Amino acid sequence: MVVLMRRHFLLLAIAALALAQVRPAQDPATQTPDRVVNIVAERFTFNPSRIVVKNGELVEFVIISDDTDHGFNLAAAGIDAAIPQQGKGELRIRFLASVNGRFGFECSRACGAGHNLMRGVVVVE
Ligand SMILES: [Cu+2]
Repeated sequence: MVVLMRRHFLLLAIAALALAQVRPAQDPATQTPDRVVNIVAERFTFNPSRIVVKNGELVEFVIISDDTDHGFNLAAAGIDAAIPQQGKGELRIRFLASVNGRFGFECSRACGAGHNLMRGVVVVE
């Protein structure tokens, strides 16, 4: 009986420890972002092309095109979405920065001769 109680207590302690390390459930889709970053895509650049965010920050990218269709591919976050051509709307993406590092992004829609040069980086620090 004593052995069973000890084992039970140990399991409770492990569960409490595990819960203490889990952050409260938050849905990035409904949460107010900590910061909004406006980005303009045009042949063949993103402006800004270097975006610095703080670890733990929920950032919303609002991306518009100044000319044709472009794409926004941030592979590290599993993001690949279309940026509509000028005047046809905007792309809104939320990015929860949880790992420090440099994460490249690039245009993912063929937009002309300099398409392969259309790149940028998100720096999480
Ligand atoms: Cu492109």
